[in-house]
Amino acid sequence: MIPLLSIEEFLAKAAPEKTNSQEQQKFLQAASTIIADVQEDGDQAVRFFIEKFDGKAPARFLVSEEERKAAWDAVDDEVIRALQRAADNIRAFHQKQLNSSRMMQAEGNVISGQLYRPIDRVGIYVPGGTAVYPSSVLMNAIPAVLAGVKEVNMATPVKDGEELAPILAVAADIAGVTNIFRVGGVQAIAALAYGTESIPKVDKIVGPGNAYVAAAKKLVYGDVGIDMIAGPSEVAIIADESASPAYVAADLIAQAEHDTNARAFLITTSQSLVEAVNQELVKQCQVLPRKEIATTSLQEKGAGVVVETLTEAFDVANRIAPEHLEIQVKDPLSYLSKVRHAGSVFLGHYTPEALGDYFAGPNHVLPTSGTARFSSGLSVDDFVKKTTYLYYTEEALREAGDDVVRIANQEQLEGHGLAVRKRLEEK
Ligand code: HSO
Ligand code: ZN
Repeated sequence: MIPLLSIEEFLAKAAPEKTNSQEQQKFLQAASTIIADVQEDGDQAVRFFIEKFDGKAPARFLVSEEERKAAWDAVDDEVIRALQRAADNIRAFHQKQLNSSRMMQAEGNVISGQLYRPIDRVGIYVPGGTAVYPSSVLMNAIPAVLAGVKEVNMATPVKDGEELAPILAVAADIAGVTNIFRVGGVQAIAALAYGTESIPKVDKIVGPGNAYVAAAKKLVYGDVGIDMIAGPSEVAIIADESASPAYVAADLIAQAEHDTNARAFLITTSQSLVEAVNQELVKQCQVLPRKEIATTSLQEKGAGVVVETLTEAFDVANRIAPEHLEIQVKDPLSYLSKVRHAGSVFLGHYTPEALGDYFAGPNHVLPTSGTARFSSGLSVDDFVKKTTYLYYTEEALREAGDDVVRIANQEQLEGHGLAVRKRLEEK
């Protein structure tokens, strides 16, 4: 089911599509027209594009308090408790990421430091489409709330008009979301970035979405902050002969069922494992509701490769810099030091990615398409800014003054030098 490739072929297939490709240009162009219209016509344009792409537009974008309350009765109690336990784990993990303002230097006549301040307003985008993702509500909103963001505005598409999936409203309450707006797609990103009559402008937009949403985020970046440009989700599984073919196959499928562009990779030292995994893939896909999507994704976007050693396996994985890296080998913890580029790592035979997607604590909004080479998954840091500060006494300025003037002279910025000399000359 997943094609077995040579290392060269494997690396070529796992290489991400460039964001300036022809395909991407198409998304960028479509998104920029919609953004311009929303900037110009506000709610009216948002409504127009919802009707054009998603069917009927909702009467009101904002989900009312009553609707949010009623949603709790529509969701099974056990499911609510599962979401609450997941939220507790996610909160506990992200709590440890919190930093506070600190003084770096407080000796002699100089004080310097760093203030940590939350962003005022953020927008979280929660995708709709073929599935609803309450887990994405938790993953996006919890770090924002922990960081101290006062207003967390969530945007999510609804099917044909009115109803928001009750589970999304419940997840939003559990996570501490301030407002929920029934709007998705590029028009949602534009509304959050620039504001409309009924949707407030935010300072930063986070959360995953499809290719159009990703293009829209790229275009509004600069006017607002964004977390990252998310591409199709991906997993790379490193497995040795100790791995269970059934577990490996199940995790490849869990990735592949997301959508037909999702990418699932197997890197193994065991030729016989590949065969056994392929048999399992066929067997497990048969009973899967999203069989079509998973099969297409595995066959078209998936790939397997057999390598000589686990060291080589990690070299290959580091070159892909996968969003998720599973390490299904003997003594998995001893290999953590070999990981150089990955969004999130899942160690051992009993840590499926699904555990992290939903429940365990680490964030599931992660860098895709090789961007783990230079960026990280969502964390509380995405919702705080660091403002540095500085205090010098007259004596301290006297000591530093000549050096500052020397550098100012080199830059031929006389006024900069003067700002120092003025303070020192008449005494
Ligand atoms: N695997 C996705 C997250 C997710 N999975 C949400 C299920 N629901 C990206 O990390
Ligand atoms: Zn997932």
